[in-house]
Amino acid sequence: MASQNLQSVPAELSPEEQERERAGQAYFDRIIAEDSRIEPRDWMPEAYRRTLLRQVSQHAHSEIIGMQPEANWITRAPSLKRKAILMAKVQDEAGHGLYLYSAAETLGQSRDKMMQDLIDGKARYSSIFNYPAVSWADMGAIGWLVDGAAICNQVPLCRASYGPYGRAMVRICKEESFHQRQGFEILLELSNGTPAQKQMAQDAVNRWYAPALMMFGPPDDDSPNSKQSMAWNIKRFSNDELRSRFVGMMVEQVRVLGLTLPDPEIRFNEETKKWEHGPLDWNEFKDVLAGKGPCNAQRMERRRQAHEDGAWVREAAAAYAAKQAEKEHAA
Ligand code: BYC
Repeated sequence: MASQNLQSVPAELSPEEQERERAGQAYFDRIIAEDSRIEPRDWMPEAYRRTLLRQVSQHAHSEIIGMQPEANWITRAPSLKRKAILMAKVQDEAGHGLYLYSAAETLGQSRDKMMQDLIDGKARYSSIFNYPAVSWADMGAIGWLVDGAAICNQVPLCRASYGPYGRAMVRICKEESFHQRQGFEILLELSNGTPAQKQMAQDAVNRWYAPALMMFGPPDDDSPNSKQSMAWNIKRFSNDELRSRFVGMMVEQVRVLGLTLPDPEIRFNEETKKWEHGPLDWNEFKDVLAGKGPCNAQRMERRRQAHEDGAWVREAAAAYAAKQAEKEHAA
């Protein structure tokens, strides 16, 4: 393990500083080998810090942008009860963003800078949120498939080697379980409704299935970050491994829903003991990552607008904090 994490000690450092670097590296290697946790004040290799900052900030951005497709349906929810549930879910996503921005800040990046990178189009967020939510059934499919994929990906992240990230994931996963159940329940009710409602549920599952599978990231042989992230105990399983587990979970649940997955090639491979699925369109995935998905421009425009609309709140909060600090100073 030590050799995977080793960074060369810069020669321009003083002998004392070099010694501190070596001791820090040895400590870090031991913590990773013991499968324990690195905390914000611990020494960590610069590449580990950057990898985490990349993943955690992208994750935070995904939560915030992920509010948009569902928020669009709050005013159109079919009953007061559905409206209240959907509103609670969208608020949860904002909370997830806050936990994750806080975790990312412990890596030395300000929230303002992260947010600026997002609205400048320099930072990524999950591909899934660049698809439109065109019917009420999409609220069911997002909850069931998208939050389902999120749980499958994020439960192992509760054991991520970086303490603040792992701890944030524990609460997020609990809330995601509620989200998935509410999506499942929307689909179940539609599926047991009129033929038109059942068809609406099936259409939504048909549209969200492949994008949900792509949430797990590119295939393993095209995933530049996985190997190192797994060696550092950030990721615990590869993208393909998690995708295969997810397919297995969905195969069982879709039967209860009385719907089908739009993939005739799904099968359990008895030799590898893994679920396999049909081919995915990775060119479409690349296009979405390059900003050419169906809703990329709309999502970014909405995010920029929301940031501008919120400027007065940030200014008021900063003025209040300054006043409080002044009072404390005077006392
Ligand atoms: N979308 O080497 P790889 C939610 C990028 S929120 C966009 O495999 P890694 C929810 C990847 O960043 C769901 N980009 O990367 C919220 C890398 O590019 P860079 C969000 C993707 O990091 C509201 C490149 O492709 N979940 O559930 O080892 C409402 C190569 O990939 C995607 C998380 O963020 C993608 N799908 O693995 C409802 C979970 N996939 O950065 C629900 C935490 C890959 O080198 N993140 N890329 O330029 C992770 O687990 C990992 O970062 C990933 C990717 C599995 C996503």
